[in-house]
Amino acid sequence: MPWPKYCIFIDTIQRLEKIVIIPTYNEKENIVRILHAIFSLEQDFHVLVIDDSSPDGTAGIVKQLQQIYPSQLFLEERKGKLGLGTAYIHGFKWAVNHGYEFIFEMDADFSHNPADLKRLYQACKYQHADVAVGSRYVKGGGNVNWPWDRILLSKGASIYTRLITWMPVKDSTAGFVCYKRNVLESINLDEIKFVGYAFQIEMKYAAWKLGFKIKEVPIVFEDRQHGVSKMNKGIVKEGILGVLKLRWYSMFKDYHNRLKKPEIHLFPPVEEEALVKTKQ
Ligand SMILES: Nc1nc2c(ncn2[C@@H]2O[C@H](COP(=O)(O)OP(=O)(O)OP(=O)(O)O)[C@@H](O)[C@H]2O)c(=O)[nH]1
Ligand SMILES: [Mg+2]
Repeated sequence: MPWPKYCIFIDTIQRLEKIVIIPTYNEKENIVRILHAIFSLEQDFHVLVIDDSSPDGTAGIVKQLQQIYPSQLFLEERKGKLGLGTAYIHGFKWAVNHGYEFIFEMDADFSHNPADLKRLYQACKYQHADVAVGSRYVKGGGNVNWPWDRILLSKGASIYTRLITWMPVKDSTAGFVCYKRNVLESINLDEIKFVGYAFQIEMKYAAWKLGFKIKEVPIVFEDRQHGVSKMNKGIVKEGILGVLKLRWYSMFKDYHNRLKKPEIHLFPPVEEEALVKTKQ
């Protein structure tokens, strides 16, 4: 039995299990610490940073760190600030194409505690969840150091989303999530259009509408201590209108078909007309 080859095969499978996607825009104060924190976890997480040409040189710092973590740290650079939603879509496609089984979303600013990655992973791996959401609004979850107006906005957005969509998720704007690979393979990612909070709601809504199981795992969310927030009024407006749009679209039959990625037929079904001709 050729053991060495066999071991390399097993090692490759293990190394392609978990990847954390971190979108960055001007995160030079956080990126080194967050990457060290993830790579020092017991579980073997890989990280993909999606940087939108941060003027503060975040991508350059990641490149230096790639020399320390050559087989765990990946970087995709995009030209210009294209928004959080498209950064994640880019990352999801990359992760699926590279064969990862558990694909995580996480902010760079330590609002999401890297130690909680393990609990999201366990919910998907051992507790039958297809999507595990790090949730502030279930028992055991919460916010720390967030100004009252941000808490109000975030809680308000979640209640508003539930009232309009009936989606049974208490923290629908949460951006700390683990998706099983088949969820991202099933969703037609090219049809996911929103960018900010609405993007987070749209992804969960799509997964729920396609029948996937969403589990909320309590987490404590902390306000960023370094760097600047990219929240703006446009993101809030998109959220308010976006939820209404989702609900409206979902009332029509073709919405479900739009959500679902079309199946690729290696051998396309033969057209009826062609069959008739063959019979003749
Ligand atoms: N690639 C990319 N990353 C972004 C963009 N906008 C925000 N980010 C990153 O997305 C993550 C979340 O952004 P934040 O500014 O923390 O937004 P937020 O968490 O909603 O707001 P705060 O609570 O104020 O921190 C951070 O890692 C940002 O660097 C963008 O346009 N492109
Ligand atoms: Mg943040």
